Amino acid sequence: MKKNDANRNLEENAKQKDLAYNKSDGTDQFMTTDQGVKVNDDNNSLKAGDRGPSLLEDFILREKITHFDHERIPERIVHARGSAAHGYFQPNAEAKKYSKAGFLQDANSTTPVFVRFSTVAGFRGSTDMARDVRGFAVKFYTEEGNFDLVGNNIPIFFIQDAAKFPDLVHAVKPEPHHEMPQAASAHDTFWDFISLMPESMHMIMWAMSDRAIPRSYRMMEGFGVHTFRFINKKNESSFVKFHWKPKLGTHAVVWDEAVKISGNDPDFHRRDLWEAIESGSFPEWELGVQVIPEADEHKFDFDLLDPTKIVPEELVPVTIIGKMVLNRNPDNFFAETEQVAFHPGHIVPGIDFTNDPLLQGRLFSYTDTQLSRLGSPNFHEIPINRPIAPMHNNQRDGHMRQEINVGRVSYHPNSLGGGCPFQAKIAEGGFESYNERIDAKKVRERSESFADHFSQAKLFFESQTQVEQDHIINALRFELSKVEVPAIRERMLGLLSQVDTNLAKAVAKGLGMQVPRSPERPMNHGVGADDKGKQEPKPLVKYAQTSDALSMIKNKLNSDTIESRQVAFLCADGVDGNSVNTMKAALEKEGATVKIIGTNATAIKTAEGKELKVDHNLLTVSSVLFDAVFIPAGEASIDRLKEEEKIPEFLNDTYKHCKVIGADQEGILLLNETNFVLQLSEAKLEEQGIITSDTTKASLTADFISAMGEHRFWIREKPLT
Ligand code: HDD
Repeated sequence: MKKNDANRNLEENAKQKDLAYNKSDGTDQFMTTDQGVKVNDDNNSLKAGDRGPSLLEDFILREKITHFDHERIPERIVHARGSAAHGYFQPNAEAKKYSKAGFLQDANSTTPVFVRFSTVAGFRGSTDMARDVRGFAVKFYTEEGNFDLVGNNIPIFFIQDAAKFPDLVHAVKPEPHHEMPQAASAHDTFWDFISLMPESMHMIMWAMSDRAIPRSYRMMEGFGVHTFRFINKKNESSFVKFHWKPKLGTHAVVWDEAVKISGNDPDFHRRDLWEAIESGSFPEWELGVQVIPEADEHKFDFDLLDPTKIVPEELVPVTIIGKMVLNRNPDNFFAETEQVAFHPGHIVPGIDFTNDPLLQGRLFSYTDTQLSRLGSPNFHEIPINRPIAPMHNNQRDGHMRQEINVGRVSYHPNSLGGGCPFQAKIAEGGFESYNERIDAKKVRERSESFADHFSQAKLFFESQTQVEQDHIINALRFELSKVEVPAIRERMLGLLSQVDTNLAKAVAKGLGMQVPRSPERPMNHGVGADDKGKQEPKPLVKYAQTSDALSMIKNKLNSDTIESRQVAFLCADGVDGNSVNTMKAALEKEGATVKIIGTNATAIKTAEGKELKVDHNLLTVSSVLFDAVFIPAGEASIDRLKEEEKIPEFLNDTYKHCKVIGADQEGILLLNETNFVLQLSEAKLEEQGIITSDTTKASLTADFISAMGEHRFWIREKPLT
């Protein structure tokens, strides 16, 4: 088994790979069949004569082809497209106050983790940049067994009860008659379902916001979504909400960029994660918890068990209990990223479930799905899924059993095996479920405390800046314009009007429709509530304040670091080498990455006659793949770049997407090729994030870096009409 050693560094990893093929005695480098027979010719099948038919006895060919024919397994029904990495988790001194979990006790200890990020709706080969929720699943290989925190980058969910999950997924996946659209929610079946499910409105606000088009997996928050329980050493329980806070801040791209990235590099997020780790820029998150004492369960005007609700950070602050660093890429995509099996039911002593009905249903689903996806109840024996904690039980046999269990005893109690394996007492680390008192009737109902579907949707929308609200409105206009059935659009406008009338009006305007005066019932009900005649609409609770934590722009997390950000340098023959080197050195000092974009694929000549290696031919890239653009000085270079057809689009897009543009000396002349240059008065350049040698307060490099730290100059965006 490959142990996930958090501290194994990349160099050592590479060395080990070499060793596997180059044993010193030379014996292990030969190609063999699966049975270990050395292969002498892997290029020709066995034939009757060199122009004759192939022979059935060719066991080498048959084995090779048979294996190949079975190399695919069913992809995940949701979260099929993902990327993953290894790393470690380290608790801080706070953690042990809240939970007795072993991996949270010692601030000097580290626990290996494997993390898989994913989109939800698209198939395995779909684009990373779809508007979608992102999965954020973490497997902690603790000494007390595996703990999986299987969350998303959005802290709530579309539905309140797991019984609706198959409906949600059937609605959002490509439509069954023609399998379109791929990896997108902008189609009738999705919005038909949503328009009939008022409980999804809060999640819709998040999914239509820029949270659903992250700049990078490394720049996303993660959430456990459900309320879980922590149990401490005194056996006291508290409710917890899990939060992952990214060290690089929470950032997104804009929709036009997302659409263009999908064409330019559908692997944008996968590549970003892989390259960051390969270059030693290890992604890092803090793990935080909102802790709510058991006694406060009913203190809020929403239900802690309702997965469509957040606990606003202003009501219960997030306490940081540790950090996670991802420092090693997988060795093999299939063996690790594809075969990893997460499960919200994988918990360890010190952590427990609540009665959230969405969580309760998930506890069944995840093992069940692995049986058809990985093909056997022995999927826990696949190396990436194995716990590092010793594992002994009486489970036996089944497809693909790896372990050779010795002896004749596979039952409990037994005397023939000396009673092994023994049950652990609680004091010995045996798992005990929290002894929650349950005194209830068996019903198929939803609690009335789940019935307010709009207050938090409103809270989210109203907590956003104008720019962010405009993006939500535009996203809804886009999605609903793709809907073909007018009645679905109308129902959606009715629901939006319950969130915010201005929002509904603005969306309606973009659709050329009116907001319905009396939206279709039921509103603010759980699905099926009318049948039971029990749940009455609850008056909307207007939250007293907005929550800055919900806005990516206002959020304190919107870190101004430029670490690992990608800067395109537009260069051609005659570029000023000094201008390139000065800016490059300054950016690299801040941890940013510079890519020389040239007019060919190899190298260009600087004005000083030196060779400058090209990272990308201009032909193969677009500005959407970079965070900022710099135009170095050099008259000949600028003249040559002016001839390139791609330059106007490159610069216009950088401007349109509100990203920083820097130009050294005559570099500014290249902006004459753009269609935005006329809008810019020289005095306003810097305010607009266009940094030139003429406008500098400090130095070109310092000003460019500080402008990059702002990430986007939203001032360039025209307000919505
Ligand atoms: Fe789920 C995969 C997250 C509700 C059923 N889910 C899956 C993954 C993530 C989540 C991140 C991918 C894990 C990986 O990378 O392998 N799911 C969530 C969150 C939910 C949620 C945050 C709501 C809070 N899921 C949910 C429900 C059900 C499922 C209600 C079913 C009743 N989810 C599955 C699944 C998947 C899955 C079908 C597909 C592949 C897998 O489990 O291993 O069983």
